[in-house]
Amino acid sequence: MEGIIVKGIAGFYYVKTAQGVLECKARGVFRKNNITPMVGDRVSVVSTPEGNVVDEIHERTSELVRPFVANVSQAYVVFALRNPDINFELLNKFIISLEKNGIEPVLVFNKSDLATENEKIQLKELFKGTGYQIHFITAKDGTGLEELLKGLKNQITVLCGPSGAGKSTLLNKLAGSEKMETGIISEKVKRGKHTTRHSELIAVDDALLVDTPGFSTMEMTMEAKELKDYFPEFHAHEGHCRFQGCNHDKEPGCRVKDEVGKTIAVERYNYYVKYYNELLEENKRKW
Ligand SMILES: Nc1nc2c(ncn2[C@@H]2O[C@H](COP(=O)(O)OP(=O)(O)OP(=O)(O)O)[C@@H](O)[C@H]2O)c(=O)[nH]1
Ligand SMILES: [Mg+2]
Ligand SMILES: [Zn+2]
Repeated sequence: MEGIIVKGIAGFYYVKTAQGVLECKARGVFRKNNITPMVGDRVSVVSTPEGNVVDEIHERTSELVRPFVANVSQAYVVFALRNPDINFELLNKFIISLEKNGIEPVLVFNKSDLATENEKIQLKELFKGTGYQIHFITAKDGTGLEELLKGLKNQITVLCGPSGAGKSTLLNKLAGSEKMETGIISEKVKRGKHTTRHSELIAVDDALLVDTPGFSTMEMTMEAKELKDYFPEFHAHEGHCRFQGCNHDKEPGCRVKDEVGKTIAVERYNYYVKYYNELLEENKRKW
């Protein structure tokens, strides 16, 4: 039987099939070959005397590690404008990680009710030249969700972002019912009480949505020279620097650097340089 993994908890996989959601174990051979079934995996299930078993995992179109989800076609990157405040390093890392995986980030800034117009204008400035869609919403009362709803059609969309940003609240609004528990932010830790613990895939009409647990750090690795590929606001200027293969750091005659403060936001460029140099150090240590 064919299906899609909607949830994985403690070695059990919940597979949505034509006959409802089946609780399955994974075949031992997956573990032996270091293959872990992921939420979003399209799988074949067979029933055995020991119960239902995920027998085959079909080829993935994408594979995200954080959050751990397969076959996602787009990501709604959800950050609250306030409470918790935006962690820009984390936001940039989320975006870079998605770019690296070939998944288009859609930027969703939630809790508009707590922010000023000026803060929204600054965020638009920050991402100028990236071409990213930017949405300002109030998930709590459903303001600003029309475009996001339209964008869901025929896609597998992952909601990712830090804890307390309002991912589960947004999912419930998009789904039109309370599919996920949401948190009351405790004043002390600014973390949702009903914080989501497992990624879960939910069908809404002809769309699939994945709610994920929030996290506050993001680790990934790559070659330093790869990083510039994940800053779309640099792309139009590539090939116009004095040196071929310019990494837009200390090289003279750099077109990207010339654009900083014009078509490229200073903060995004500064973050690029910081992370580029961290990666250089890290790459060196590996040799
Ligand atoms: N003021 C305001 N609060 C909101 C809004 N959306 C969500 N919240 C609140 O923010 C808190 C956290 O919301 P959740 O939806 O649980 O956040 P989450 O991103 O799913 O968090 P994790 O599951 O921990 O990753 C809850 O108390 C929500 O009521 C909003 O638009 N405005
Ligand atoms: Mg949640
Ligand atoms: Zn350059």
